Amino acid sequence: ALFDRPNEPLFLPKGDEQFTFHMPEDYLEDRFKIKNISDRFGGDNVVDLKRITLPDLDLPLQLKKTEQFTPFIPLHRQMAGQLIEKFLEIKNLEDFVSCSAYCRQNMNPLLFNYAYSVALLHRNDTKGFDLPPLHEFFPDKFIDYGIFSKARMEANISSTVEDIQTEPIEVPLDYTASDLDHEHRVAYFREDVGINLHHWHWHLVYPFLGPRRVVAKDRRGEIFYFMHQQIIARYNFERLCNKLARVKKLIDLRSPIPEAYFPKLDSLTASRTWAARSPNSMLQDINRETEQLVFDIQDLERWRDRLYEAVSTGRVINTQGQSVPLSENTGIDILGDLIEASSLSINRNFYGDLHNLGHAALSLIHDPEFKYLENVSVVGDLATAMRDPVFYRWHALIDDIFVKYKQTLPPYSVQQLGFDGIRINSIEVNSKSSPKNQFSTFWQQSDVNLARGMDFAPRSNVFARITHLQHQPFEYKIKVTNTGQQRQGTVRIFLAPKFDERGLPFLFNDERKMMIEVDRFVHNFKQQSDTITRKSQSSSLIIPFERTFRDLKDTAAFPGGMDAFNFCGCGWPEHMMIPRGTPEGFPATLFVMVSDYQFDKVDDPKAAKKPSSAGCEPASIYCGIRDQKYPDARPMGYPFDRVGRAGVNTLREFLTPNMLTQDVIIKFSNVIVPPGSVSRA
Ligand code: CUO
Repeated sequence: ALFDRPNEPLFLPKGDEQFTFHMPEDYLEDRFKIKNISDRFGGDNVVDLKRITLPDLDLPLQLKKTEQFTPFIPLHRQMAGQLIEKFLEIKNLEDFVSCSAYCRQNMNPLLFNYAYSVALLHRNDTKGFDLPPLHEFFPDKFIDYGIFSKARMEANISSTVEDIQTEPIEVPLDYTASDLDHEHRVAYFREDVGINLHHWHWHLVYPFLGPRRVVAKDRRGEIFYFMHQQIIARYNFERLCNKLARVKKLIDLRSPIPEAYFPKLDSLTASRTWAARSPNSMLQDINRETEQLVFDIQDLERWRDRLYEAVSTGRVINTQGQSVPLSENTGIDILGDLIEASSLSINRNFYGDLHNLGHAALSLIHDPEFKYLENVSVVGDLATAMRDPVFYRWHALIDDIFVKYKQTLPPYSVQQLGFDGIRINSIEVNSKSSPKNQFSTFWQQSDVNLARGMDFAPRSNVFARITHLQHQPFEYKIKVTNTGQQRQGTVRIFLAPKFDERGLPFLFNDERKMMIEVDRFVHNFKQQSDTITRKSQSSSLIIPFERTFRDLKDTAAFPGGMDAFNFCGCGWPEHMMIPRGTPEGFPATLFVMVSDYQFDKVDDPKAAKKPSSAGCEPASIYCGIRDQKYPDARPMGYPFDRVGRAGVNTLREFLTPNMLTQDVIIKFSNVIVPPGSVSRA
């Protein structure tokens, strides 16, 4: 209930099945105090809030209710960090609820939502709680502004006129640009609701601010590198499917940026339209004293150069001036925290805050000096950043620093890659109605309920009908010979385009960067021969489709009803697991490796005890597992995170007997399938 309708006062009655809060008088603004307004609403679901001694909330209360909050701005980061800390310090649940309600009532809704979400994920007494998806209560961050007036009309009609059913409002697939803008060909990826939710949620699980125990998670610097590296690899894969070259890193911060973006989103909180960026905009020094945000492009350049220097020398300087090696084991983790920069950065003064302030500079390119009183654009907000083409150019730069570091590490030897006695003989991909070794993709529509996010509208369900990519469910069949004892191995499955933008086969060192990991699981290998079958839906990369769009109107396709599904939180959305492909069939390489589980295994006493949250298998590849160590001891991205050993120029030369590749094609049908009509069998 504290998430719902983020801009409405808490004490408004919430309709039949919702909650009304009975607020202690001091929790209310003065004009409401006099009228005792929160006593006016009765009903069965009144939450009586306790009057508690509130913690010191001065700093977070300074952000006006209508500001655009973003943790990329250091002042906002401080506010959020402090609020998270206060939320975590509160001893019991009842006091936490009361304090949260107070903040919900009196604070900037975006700041509150962010800090409250992080707190729910990290307090011991709220551990089992799965966050509801952000698009339900801030649909304005995900969906074309053009639909909201229609949505209000639908809500009004259905609540005032009997026997009229609301109709879903279609959000066209192409609404932010036309194909005259070449970059628009991959807008379906950038603007996908599930992908943006994943990114938002990932950053809630791995915040770069707040108390140490929230930030200092197992291998958090490394997972920052890996998850974003995979996003770039996936984006490049989609680009090649759409005859676009791989994204270029934004290395020159002084040249015009050709990629424009006109988001067509409104902020309901700020009652503003999100700013656009025209083609060939140029970065400028940022001087916005009201937000205490003052830095120059030169600062970014200096930090960038220092980071490149650090990775080429394999050492970083800490705050005491000592030189710390970027070792094979811990280097990537140190570097991740340094580049992002998270609060774990070992020297923020020297290496700065490159990634975060880069987001800030790009998002203020339209108003670097606050002349026009404008807020950040979409690339400055975690829930919307991935919509903008410049996000990928920026992250390609960030990724390049990591790539340069990984190039300094020794390549994996045959011994580090091999698994004695295990040989993969064949790989197949099968699905119901496609030829063997073909992935089939198409468009699908899903309905998203706007009811929880449409402040001040009548409380009836109104659905937006969005169109997104989808693939036919499939199954891998992997035949393996095991000449040793019965033993465990980790099966790692990757997919990459077969040819580059010129239509030429990739060299290994290019192709490895294009590899997207699509599944990883442990298997018990019988002696002699074994055949593994694995369904696409079981992938440890993804969260199930219906858990992204849990308010699907047509529940008939899901026996047991939608209540059977919890929202699982962090995870790549299932419907975006397989890149789009092409109508002719896009040639790709499927790679499978079985690695020796002895060296993959992670000893984590906590791992055995904790059940996963109801019905949700953790999507561990990009997200790890809540409160546990990352469940794979190998470097993230293994075996493709390092350059090939001497003599390896092609993927074929890289293979050891426990690896195999299979040519596959990804065939895209340009048809739109209506909601609920995709069989998941
Ligand atoms: Cu996820 Cu830049 O880190 O957006």
